[in-house]
Amino acid sequence: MHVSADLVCGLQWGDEGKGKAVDYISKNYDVVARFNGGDNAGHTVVHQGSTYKFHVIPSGVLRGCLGVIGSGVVLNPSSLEEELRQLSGDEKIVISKRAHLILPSYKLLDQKLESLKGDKVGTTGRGIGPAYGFKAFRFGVRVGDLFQDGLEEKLSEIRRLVESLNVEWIQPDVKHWKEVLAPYVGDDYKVLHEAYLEGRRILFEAAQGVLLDLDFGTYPFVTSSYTFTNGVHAGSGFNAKELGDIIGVSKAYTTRVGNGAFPSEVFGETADHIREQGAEFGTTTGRPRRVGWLDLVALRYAVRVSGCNKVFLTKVDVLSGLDKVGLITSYEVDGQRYSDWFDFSQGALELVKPIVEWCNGWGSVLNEGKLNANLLAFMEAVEGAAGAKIQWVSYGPSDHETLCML
Ligand code: 2SA
Ligand code: MG
Repeated sequence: MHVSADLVCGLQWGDEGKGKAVDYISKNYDVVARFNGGDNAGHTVVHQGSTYKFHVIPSGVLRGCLGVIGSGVVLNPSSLEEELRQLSGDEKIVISKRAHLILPSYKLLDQKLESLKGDKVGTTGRGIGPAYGFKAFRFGVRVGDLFQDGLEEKLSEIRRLVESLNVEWIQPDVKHWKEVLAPYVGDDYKVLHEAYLEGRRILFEAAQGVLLDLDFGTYPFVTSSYTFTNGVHAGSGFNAKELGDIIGVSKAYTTRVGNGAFPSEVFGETADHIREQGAEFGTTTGRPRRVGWLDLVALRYAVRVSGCNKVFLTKVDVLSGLDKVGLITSYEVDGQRYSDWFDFSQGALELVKPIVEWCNGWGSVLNEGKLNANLLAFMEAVEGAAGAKIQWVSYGPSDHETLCML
């Protein structure tokens, strides 16, 4: 008997709390797989009293899930080694031989590309863009290449390209990388399909969010990968037809790190309050995140484009104590109102005047085990606009601070 494979993806600009959502949900799965991004993603997981920082390894491995790092991931073996050091060594991990490597010079190249841009993207500086760029140029080195003849020639080709851009070449420590990766190299496509045929339950874990998608996000202020349903097939070879639930994670407000339009952004005291209460500082770079109200126009778009059928709403506790909570219900452009079918490319988004509607705030999230009535009204407004059910509400980092709405 096959069971469908499910996906967790971010509906905003990353940092929606996917780490918590995946950790909570993945208890019901046997395999957890990544298919996009690299160590630009990051989340912290507390498991049996110990704290772990993960970038590319799915946190489900702590509970005995098989962790798969798919072909669409870009891998920095040095940062992977640090992640692996936190583990016992008994975890089951497969890394696709087709995943592209992030070479040491790519970080320098990432900086160089930023320095050439007038409007800086504000990347995480991890060499993500260059890794995907070199892959598309067909100059990439894949995990499997480390174990094949011809690696030296490939590296010299890349070295010539890197140096032609006046970026310093840093020779990777290939021998060490091979030692780190050798125990895990495999075929993501094969492992996932076999697991599926055996009736094992698979959860895909996206990094970043819909609005950071290379094509459907706020280009050019995006990351360089496919960040939702579109990335599953491309980045793991798993047949998209077999996907079941698409679980979209959204905060009860919005944050963004890096540059680019952000119609619902707020400043001043309210912004500082939310940033402090929500600890809105990047896991990967420590940067303070920009904050704003939940943008229902953007959320509706993200739900539509990803095919999301269940929403995991996070951090409702962060807004506790505010008198009024804003929701962006439409955009005004040239006197016209839009709540739908908006083009989320950067240029179009810059011209938008956001229309805010106010909800009554809530104090404590739960009163005698029941959700606060004002919070419920807020959630109904969100569901109505998004066109998807809120299945889980999270009001704190730990598992027991999660309510499943049945
Ligand atoms: P890059 O480094 O080339 O991917 O940067 C391009 C843009 O993408 C943004 N970006 C992110 N924004 C928020 N969160 C990110 N990662 C999360 C974390 C992990 C997650 O907690 O660190 O939520 O999956 C992330 N990664 C990239 C970046 O700020 C640039 O705007
Ligand atoms: Mg994060």
